[in-house]
Amino acid sequence: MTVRPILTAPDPRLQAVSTDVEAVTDEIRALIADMADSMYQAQGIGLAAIQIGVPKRVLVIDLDQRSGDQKEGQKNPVAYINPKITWASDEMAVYEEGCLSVPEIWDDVERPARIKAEYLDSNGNKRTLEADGLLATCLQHEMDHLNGVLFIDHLSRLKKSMAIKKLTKAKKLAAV
Ligand code: K1U
Ligand code: ZN
Repeated sequence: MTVRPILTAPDPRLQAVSTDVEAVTDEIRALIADMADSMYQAQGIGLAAIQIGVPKRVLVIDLDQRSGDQKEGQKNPVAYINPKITWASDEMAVYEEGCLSVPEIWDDVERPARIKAEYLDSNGNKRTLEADGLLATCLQHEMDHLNGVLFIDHLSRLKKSMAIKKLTKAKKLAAV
């Protein structure tokens, strides 16, 4: 298992639309293991495969990674393969979001408060879920990644352009 570098905006690869996984093979399970390692190393609560440069419709989430929640040695990454939202509430919820691919920027994003989704688990079994709260937000944020969408795409044009300028400047400084 390997920690892989996480792409940061404005890298054009983050705009790719990821493709469905055709079969849940050992290669996909190895990808999931690398994604989990990369997410834990970066102290995130979720990661989409495209964030490590792999345009496949795979997510991992572990909400227990929020600071203070994790007990020593307890890691429980959940993989969602080919996830699809089958229902979203009219009720909306606002959550302050961050993204490992948009470092040091946090802002409020409004999304449906509750969703139902279907996906394949890491054994290739079809599953359904109902989510609210942070899980609903995180799933929608990660599913956006699969369609090449970042949380800053949900902000006003001004806020998004300020964020892109900040990220571009940080990349230039890091390259010196
Ligand atoms: O990059 C990502 O897609 C992961 C992202 C997920 C997310 C966070 C908040 C709202 C929606 C989606 C992150 O994990 S950012 C880091 C983070 O949330 C966090 C890290 C340590 C402690 C607490 C929060
Ligand atoms: Zn993200």
